[in-house]
Amino acid sequence: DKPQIGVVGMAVMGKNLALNIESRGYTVAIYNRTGSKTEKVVSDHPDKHLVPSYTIEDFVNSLEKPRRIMMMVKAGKPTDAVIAELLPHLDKGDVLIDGGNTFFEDTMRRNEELDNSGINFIGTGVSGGELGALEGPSMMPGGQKEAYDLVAPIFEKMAAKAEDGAPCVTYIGPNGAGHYVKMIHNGIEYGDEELIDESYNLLRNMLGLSVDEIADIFSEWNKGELDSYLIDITADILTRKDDLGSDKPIVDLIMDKGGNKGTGKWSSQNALELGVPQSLITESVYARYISVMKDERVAASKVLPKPTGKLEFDKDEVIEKIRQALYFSKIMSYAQGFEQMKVASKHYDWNLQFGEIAKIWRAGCIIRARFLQNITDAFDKDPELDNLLLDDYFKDIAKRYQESIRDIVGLAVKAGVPIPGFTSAISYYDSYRSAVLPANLLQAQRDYFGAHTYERVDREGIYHYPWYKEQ
Ligand code: NBP
Repeated sequence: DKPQIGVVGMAVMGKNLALNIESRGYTVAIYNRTGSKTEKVVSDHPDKHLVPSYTIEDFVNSLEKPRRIMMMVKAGKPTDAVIAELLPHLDKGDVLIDGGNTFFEDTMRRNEELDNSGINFIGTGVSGGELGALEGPSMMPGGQKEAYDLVAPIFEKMAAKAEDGAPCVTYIGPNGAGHYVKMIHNGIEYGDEELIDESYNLLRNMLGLSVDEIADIFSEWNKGELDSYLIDITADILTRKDDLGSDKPIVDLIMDKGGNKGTGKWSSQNALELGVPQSLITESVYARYISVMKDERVAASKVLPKPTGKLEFDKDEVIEKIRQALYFSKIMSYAQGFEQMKVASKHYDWNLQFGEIAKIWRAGCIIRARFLQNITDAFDKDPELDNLLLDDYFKDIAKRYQESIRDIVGLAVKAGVPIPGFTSAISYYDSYRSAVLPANLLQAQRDYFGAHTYERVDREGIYHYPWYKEQ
């Protein structure tokens, strides 16, 4: 049997995806620029149905037609380089798939260029890290629908399965839609991590709890509404001790400089382009940036005064309020993420199905969580829902938890513990539910210095005020 699909790129993701596909009953062609990596995959897995090739031409020729080729190489120039190498050997109707963490505008460009040569191009988000790739990731494919139909049976088998058995993959939309949704997924992931990290910081530095106590709290939280992969691994991380010998918790030995690979920044940049409020992801990116300024922070910590006010609270009550603040903030973050996708869907003409997107995030991916079922239910009830906050379930949480986040924000500010995620969550909530914002004064200022004009609340039209005339 000729291989039904081929994978280019035998680094950790490509290798694991190839093994995943093979495990679902397919024969998989594999190729890597550096041949020794391909050899190693084959020698490490001698009994698998893998067909190695050591030239691009042999690789392409080994495949069943129409060919399905999945690239798992470094995003950016390497992806263009691999496409350029493959292209002369492909035939019209073949399907090229990019599973890398590609910027969606690159996918839009490649889709158009390849379409002109009659080659189908799918850009798919793949989330779940190494283990997800091997056991079943959440997948977000975008491109020609007919092309997706040619790979759908394989994708549905290789993807993670939600509790109800549904595969965590669905056709997202044309051209760059899949990589766009993956970008937002990663941005939301930044937000989730930031909110969890702020909660940890409050438990540690405002309440003075030990790492072991905090591990237990996260384990407990993971049994309820917050049940999710990220809370689960956080609880686990906090139980782990130094692997190099001391008996200290490993978190206390890890340098507090947050790295990033750019997907959060892309989400924020795109939100600014589209004119969508995206404060949660943006604050999460900034939180990483300020964390990297370690030397400056250490110096500033020695000269800038701390708050001096006295804090009074009941510990157990505050722990529960932090939990509520975390869940409330998470809801604001997803409300913003889905709002951004709604605006993008119109802007790029993608017709995104939000309920379907929430469904494929229920398993396999890094943001998988019980709460995604609530989002799925909200969009099932009303596919045209303007904002998640307007759904009954989320409205009710906001009603029950808003006082807690207000209390926590007040306490944290008083304690001097930074909470950019929590504060942006409550500010977003209060802005969104405000019938009147001070943008009336803003418009007056703009009109005053720049004659930018304004609308009035009591009549139609565009107005300019005679600011420089004596009254
Ligand atoms: P890397 O992102 O580290 O890429 C390494 C692969 O790219 C190797 O196969 C390498 O071949 C190939 N490559 C490079 Br670099 N330049 C090339 C070129 N000019 N021509 C041909 N091949 C080239 O691998 P990864 O961590 O497995 O990730 C693969 C993709 O999946 C990336 O886009 C990544 O962002 C995405 N992703 C990763 C994760 C994760 O958790 N790691 C999750 C989701 C998505 P060589 O062996 O010859 O150097």
